[in-house]
Amino acid sequence: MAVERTLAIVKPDAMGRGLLGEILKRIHEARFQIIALKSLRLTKAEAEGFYAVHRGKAFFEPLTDFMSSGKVVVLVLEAENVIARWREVMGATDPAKAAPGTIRREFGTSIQNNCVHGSDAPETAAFEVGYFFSAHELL
Ligand code: 3AN
Repeated sequence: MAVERTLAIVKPDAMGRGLLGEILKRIHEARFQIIALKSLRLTKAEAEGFYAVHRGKAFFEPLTDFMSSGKVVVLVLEAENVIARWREVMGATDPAKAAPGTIRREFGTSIQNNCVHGSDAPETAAFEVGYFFSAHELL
C-alpha cells in the first residue's frame, strides 16, 4: 500500500468550540505524521476557490460563508493509505450518519458544520495541499 499525503482542515466550528486539541489527539492516535500545519482565516474568495467543484450547488454560498467565518487550521498528513484512513477517522459528511466514535459523529452539528475536512482522492489531495502549502513547506 502506498504512502500518501492528504489535506485536513479543522473548520471554523471546531476551532470556535476549542476542539483543535481533541482533533490533533485523534490524528496522533491514528499514527498519521503531520508534515505541515498552519492557522489562517480564509477570505470568501479563497473558500470559493477551494470548493470550486461545488460551485452552483445550493450549499455553495452558505458553505463558503461558513468556511470564511473564522480561523481554520490546515494540515498535511502522511501515512500509508491516509486519504481513506483520515476519512474513516472523520466519519461520513452528515454527522447523523457518521459511524460512532468518529469526529463528525461526536462533534459535528450539521452536514455543513461537520468540524473537519479531508481530501477524497489522490488528485484532489494534490490540488488541496498545493492550495495551502508551497513546496518548501512540505520538505
Ligand atoms: P466531504 O467533506 O465529506 O468530502 P463534500 O466534499 O461532498 O463532503 O462536501 C464538502 C463540504 O460541503 C462538506 N464537508 C460540508 O461541509 C458541505 N456540504 C456537503 N453537502 C452538503 C449539504 N447537502 N448541505 C450542506 N453542506 C454540505
